[in-house]
Amino acid sequence: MSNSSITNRYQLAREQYAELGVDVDKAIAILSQIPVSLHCWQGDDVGGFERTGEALGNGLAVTGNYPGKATNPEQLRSDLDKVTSLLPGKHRLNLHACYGEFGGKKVDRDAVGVEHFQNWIDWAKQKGMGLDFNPTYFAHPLSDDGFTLSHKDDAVRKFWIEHGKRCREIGASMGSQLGSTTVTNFWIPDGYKDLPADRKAPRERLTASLDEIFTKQIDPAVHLDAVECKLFGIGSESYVVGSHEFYLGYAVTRQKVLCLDAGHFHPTEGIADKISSVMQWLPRILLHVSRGVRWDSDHVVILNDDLNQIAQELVRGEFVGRTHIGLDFFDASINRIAAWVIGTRAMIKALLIALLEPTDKLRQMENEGDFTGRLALLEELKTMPFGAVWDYHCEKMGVPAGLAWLEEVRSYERDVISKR
Ligand code: RNT
Ligand code: ZN
Repeated sequence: MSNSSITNRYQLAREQYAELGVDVDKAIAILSQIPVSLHCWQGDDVGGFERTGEALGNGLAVTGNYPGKATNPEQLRSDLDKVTSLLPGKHRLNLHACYGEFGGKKVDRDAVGVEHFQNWIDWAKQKGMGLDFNPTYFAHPLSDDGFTLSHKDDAVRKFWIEHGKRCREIGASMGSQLGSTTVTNFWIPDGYKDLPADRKAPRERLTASLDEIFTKQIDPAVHLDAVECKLFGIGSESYVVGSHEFYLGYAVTRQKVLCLDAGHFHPTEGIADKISSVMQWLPRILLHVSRGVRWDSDHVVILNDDLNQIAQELVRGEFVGRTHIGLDFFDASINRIAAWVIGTRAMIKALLIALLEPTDKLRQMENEGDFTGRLALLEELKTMPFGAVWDYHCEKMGVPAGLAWLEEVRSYERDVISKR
């Protein structure tokens, strides 16, 4: 599409939105300031660089064997450079502890330090990119029996507590070196496949372990702790220690960031409706935007109703400034760079669509009891020309509009990925 036709389509769209009282330029200005935290693990099927030969396990499963995944930090950074060059706006990178650079040495999880992440920090600094972080409580001999921070064995618990403490230090150093708050998110797999006789004791142990990990106060401008709840996993179908109620209570009493993963609830339960509820009690939330198909399958995020509703809630409730938007999906059956680009662009598009909503008008109808008008307008909005606004935004931000990004991914595949 030519530049002039993108601009013409945009001008027409702008008028159409103006008739509804929507200021398109303002929406774009807000959108360009919202960062999305890209999850490093889409690039290599949650592999990391520890080289222990340990299988993923702990309920995490990646299917597909598309050729050319990144197998070292340089390749992963090169892939991420490609991805970010195809996204409008400034975004962040979310690293897992197993993605440290250990120089061929065996560095166990209770020995990780910021030195193992300094290359990532330097790279991020050079790009003006913020970093987020995660301790890795899976794919390790001491998580093989399905328990970590709630383990009945003191020594195993101690090992994982040390990992958590060190990860907070690493996160804090990332935040202060980059001058941008790092969120360190705690997800643990702990749970039972079959019916437990004791649901209480592991939860008591998890509370105590978390409290110990979080003892040290860290400046919230530099670093924030998040905790991620889950209903069930493969191999933990009957009981997950860190359930929704557990972490909601934990986050509220400790004023931690609560992480809501879109795949971590009952299959028909969305997270959009939870946002304005938990925000009554929490200062901030983290989202793991994901797409479960029949289970927590972590499919690539697409522009569907679930995603649109999440974005609507963030915008309508004015929660954007209190929400850290992270992604959590992994698909090894298609080009991994394309998967990242499709999912992240879908997230940004959903935010744009939400920002282009005439919310005041809808609310006025609602308050007047005009539910007919509310439904009619909501339906009408679905055919508004947001695509024209999106293309214009991409072009203005210097990234490909429409499907033009795909050709760039294909040529990167030819020149780089296929040679791995
Ligand atoms: C697992 C959680 C968790 C992981 C990442 C890799 O069910 O969603 O967030 O996906 O930590
Ligand atoms: Zn998650």
